[in-house]
Amino acid sequence: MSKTAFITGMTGQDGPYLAKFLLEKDYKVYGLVKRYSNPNFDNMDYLGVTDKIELITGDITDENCMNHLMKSLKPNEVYNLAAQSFVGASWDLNKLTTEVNSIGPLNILNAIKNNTPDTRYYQASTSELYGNANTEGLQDENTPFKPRSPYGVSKLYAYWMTVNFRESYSLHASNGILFNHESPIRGIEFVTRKITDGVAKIKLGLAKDITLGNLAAKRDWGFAGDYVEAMWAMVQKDEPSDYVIATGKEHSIGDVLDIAFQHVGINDYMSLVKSDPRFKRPAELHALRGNPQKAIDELDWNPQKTTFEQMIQDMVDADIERLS
Ligand code: NAP
Ligand code: G4F
Repeated sequence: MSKTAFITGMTGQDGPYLAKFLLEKDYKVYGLVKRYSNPNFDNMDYLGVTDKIELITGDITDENCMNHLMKSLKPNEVYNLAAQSFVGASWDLNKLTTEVNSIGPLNILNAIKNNTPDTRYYQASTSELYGNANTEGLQDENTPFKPRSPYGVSKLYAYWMTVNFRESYSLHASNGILFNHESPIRGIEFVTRKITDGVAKIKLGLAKDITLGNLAAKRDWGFAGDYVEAMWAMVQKDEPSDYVIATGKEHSIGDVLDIAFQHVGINDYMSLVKSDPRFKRPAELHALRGNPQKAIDELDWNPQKTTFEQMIQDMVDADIERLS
């Protein structure tokens, strides 16, 4: 009999990639979407999964809803990807960010514990937990957490609650500490997609320039399609645990700009990029680079499947196609 998975965050970036991966493994997939007067299924459509999953309207901040869904669906696996995931908005939306990113996972963990304690749980944790800890070296599972954004603080609570439910109630609950991962369906406000969309618009004559914030930031950027494989792999382990998922390579915003502009044949682009304090954050996280060795050893996961350069080029191509 095929396994069942319940994914929250279906309209986002990772939800559709994970759904596609699980469908290929013959899972029955239930996907949670929030209630909207005008729903947007573009990301699911892009990956061709909309009609292959059972969509359920709900909200992870609603405790009753999570209880009811666990009781009725009894999924083998739950992947909690839902979040207010934009770091930049988390200062102005600090209460909402906490309700969704901290209380949401707590509702799901309680619903599993009370209704289906054998259900396995994946929590979408993040490299934002590290803040600026060990920015000279590589962050791994033992690096101390020092979050610098309301987003990071809200995710810290969910991280430790996941560990706590594992230790207190023996739930199979794991944290994936994922570093930045991108794709052609990355949200338009995140910096890589903002750049690829902006470059596509400039190339097509639809915009004159791109306005960014802190141009000095560096990140460890991987491909979302590769990262969902690690989510699944940790849920399959006999013992739950926490894993860093990263490429181990750091890139600058300048690298993203170089690849994206050169891909459309624009080599001299400096005058096309502006910086505006509106896009800067009250506290910045300067650099991130993760050590995926535990995932390589224990999950047999390959961090180098898709290269950074290929990913940015694919994102530019997808944006040009969309805008054309
Ligand atoms: P995303 O594109 O922002 O998607 C977030 C999803 O959560 C959206 O479908 C959103 O629905 C949904 N959502 C928001 N509030 C909700 C609520 N109260 N109830 C139910 N659904 C809700 O994020 P992503 O890039 O796919 O990331 C997936 C997860 O991984 C997130 O938890 C994120 O924090 C975490 N993460 C991401 C990265 C990364 O680089 N992408 C790295 C580390 C960790 P609407 O669109 O309808 O609001
Ligand atoms: O693309 P970003 O907004 O991603 P950020 O803040 O690193 O967060 C993403 O990755 C986290 C994992 O570490 C996830 F947990 C989180 O949910 C999200 O997916 O910004 C990347 C960097 C930052 O330093 C930011 O200040 O780019 C800098 N940046 C410079 N100009 C900009 C801009 N970021 C955005 N979004 N827009 C700009 O114009």
